[in-house]
Amino acid sequence: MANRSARSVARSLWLAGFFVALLPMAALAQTGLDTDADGLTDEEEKRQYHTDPNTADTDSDGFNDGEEIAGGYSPRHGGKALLLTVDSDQDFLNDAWELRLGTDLQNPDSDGDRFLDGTEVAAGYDPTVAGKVKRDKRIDVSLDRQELTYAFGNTVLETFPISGGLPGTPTPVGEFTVLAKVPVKHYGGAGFDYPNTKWNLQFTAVRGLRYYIHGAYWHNDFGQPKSHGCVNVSYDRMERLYWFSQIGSRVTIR
Ligand SMILES: [Ca+2]
Ligand SMILES: [Ca+2]
Ligand SMILES: [Ca+2]
Ligand SMILES: [Ca+2]
Repeated sequence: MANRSARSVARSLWLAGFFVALLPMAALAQTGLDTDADGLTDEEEKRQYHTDPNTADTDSDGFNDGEEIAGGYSPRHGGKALLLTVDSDQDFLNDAWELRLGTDLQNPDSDGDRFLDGTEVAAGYDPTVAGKVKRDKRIDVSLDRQELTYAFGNTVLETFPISGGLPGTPTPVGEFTVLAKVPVKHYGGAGFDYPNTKWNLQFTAVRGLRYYIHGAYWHNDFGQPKSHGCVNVSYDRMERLYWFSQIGSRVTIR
């Protein structure tokens, strides 16, 4: 009798343990749920993207939410609005960067420290930690790949093709910092004349010649060498990089 009741207690305990073990699995299945089958889980839709977890195409533009996110489009703004060009909460930080940095698309002050997310990034502070926690800004140019990457702390914000110097007018290689931000410049020399060139970041000077990363409106051959030594960037991308960069931001050219 005693033996039997001990066995039944042991069995009840085993069963209880079994159900306790099942609980986290059930919770996991719940968070992995994609009710509208658009490729984003209900949790992601509610917490990150602020899309409708019960409607596959939140903005009714014919593309489902998951497709739009994968392609870099906003699932909330219709048409071909890019995440990089919309700012849902008007805090000066675009939706693409908010998703990368882990801030809230619809909360202009994600860490509640009374400074807007975008203002914090512009000034070099982490928008996810209340108070004045600094993050590095790094710009990395690969002349081999004719490509530029820039990052805030450990988060890469963008990577895109550039045009560096032609063989006769090479881009200086090394570790630099942003020395000056010049909104508009006039570039000219033998056989070229480019007035009103926007968004210029000076990173060095060699024998009296200043070198910049800057917007270029006179060609669209990004991905191949083309310049007199500067780093050419397309206008749309340069506007964001210029906004992001500060005097002292690190620039590495390889
Ligand atoms: Ca979904
Ligand atoms: Ca859509
Ligand atoms: Ca924003
Ligand atoms: Ca803040």
